[in-house]
Amino acid sequence: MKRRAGASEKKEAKKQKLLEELGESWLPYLTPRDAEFHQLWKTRYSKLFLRKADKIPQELHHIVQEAFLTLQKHDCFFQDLVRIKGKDFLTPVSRILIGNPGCTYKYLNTRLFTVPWPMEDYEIKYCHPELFAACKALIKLNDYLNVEAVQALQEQNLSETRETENTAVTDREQDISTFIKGSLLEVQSSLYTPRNDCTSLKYRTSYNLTLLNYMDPLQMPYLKQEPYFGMGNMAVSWHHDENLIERSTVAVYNYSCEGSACDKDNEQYVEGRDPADWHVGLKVAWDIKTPGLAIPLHPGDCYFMLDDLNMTHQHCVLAGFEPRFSSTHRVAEVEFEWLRQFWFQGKRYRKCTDWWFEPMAKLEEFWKKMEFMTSLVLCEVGKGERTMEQRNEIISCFLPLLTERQELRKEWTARCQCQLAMSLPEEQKPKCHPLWKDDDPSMPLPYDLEEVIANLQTLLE
Ligand code: DGR
Ligand code: NI
Repeated sequence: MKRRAGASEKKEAKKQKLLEELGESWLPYLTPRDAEFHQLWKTRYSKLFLRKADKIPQELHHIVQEAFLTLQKHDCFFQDLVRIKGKDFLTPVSRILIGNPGCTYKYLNTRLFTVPWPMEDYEIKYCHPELFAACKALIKLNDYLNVEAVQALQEQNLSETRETENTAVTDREQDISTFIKGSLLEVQSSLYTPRNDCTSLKYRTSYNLTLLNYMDPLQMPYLKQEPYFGMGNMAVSWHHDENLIERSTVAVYNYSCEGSACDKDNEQYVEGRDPADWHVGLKVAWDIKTPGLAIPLHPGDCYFMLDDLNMTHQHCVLAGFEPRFSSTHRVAEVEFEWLRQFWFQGKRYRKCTDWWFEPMAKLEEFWKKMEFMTSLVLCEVGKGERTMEQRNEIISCFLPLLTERQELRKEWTARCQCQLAMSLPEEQKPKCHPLWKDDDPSMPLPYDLEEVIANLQTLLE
């Protein structure tokens, strides 16, 4: 934990230094208006794959775009109260997570919980039949993007994780062995057959959820300016996507609600990207020599971040003039830290379905058991029936866990009470839960563990 914080501080300092050095000047970036655009894409950004709208079935466009509008009509999109480097921010983009029942996705210290899409063997109640239809459309899109991603990876020969340099057998070595020992061939070919484990391509494109985004730039007049290249208004700043399965593909369906084609006559004489259009911006991480790339996105266009692109490069979303939806399909990692995250998001999950309330109640039961077990351990330690050595061993194991618990409780109490949290409308107001008073007879330990921790520390001395 400590080391990570240190690393992120160093990163931040490096970023600040670069920005200072840049001063008033900007780094170069290319758009389709530049002659070298396609060359740069092919050489330095080849793992960014674009599928234009006209190559995608019209019927799919129809149901997906309808789904976006339905979800918006039912007020299912919410701005998230995220925490970046210890500070609270309300994202300009509103979001909703849809996916496999029981899946979650954590980004910027905020865990979102899926509104389940319909799947066999699950009975899911939706608050409205239109919401069922919307979720069904998104799983259809998911299936389509999965197939397209597999195909794109195969075409780029990225379907297997290549462990070049180190462990894989090189062509030359294989030639030699072909000469010498026929029997070796069998063993080696097995190295190249797809394995059905975490390195195989199926696993890295089997999206378990999609994070949907919505933003109307007119309602967000204070967008951040892109700082390195002068690309203009950003809806999402430069970042790597977090908490994804390594080398998994991210697939994005873009629906910018473009009006009628307006006057773009003078386009070829203007520098930089068209501020009216939405773009995805890309840059190579920690590299200021390679020019950036801004790829315009038109309604229905899809882009894919294949293989390790998300690790080697950063991306951002550049705002256009019109409102825009996107559906970003991912293979999310499974993690912990659910209860406080869930209640922090207020009552928003009631909007679409009641699916999460049962598992959350179950989880709270287990959590309460853990609270009781904690108090039993503390009792044991207090009894003084053990040797000093045994007691100290228990305390040394236990103290760091209690301290972490206390730190997290403090952080979540603060997040729930911050100014921005207070300013949210009632149904979105964070709920700090579980939370109880010292005199609550149903709880064995206080919420604030400061004293408990101090007591243990004195016992150790
Ligand atoms: O085209 C798009 O709408 C792209 C959206 C996008 O880049 N989302 N990224 C994230 O949601 C995100 C941000 C920070 C960490 N992990 C994921
Ligand atoms: Ni992203």
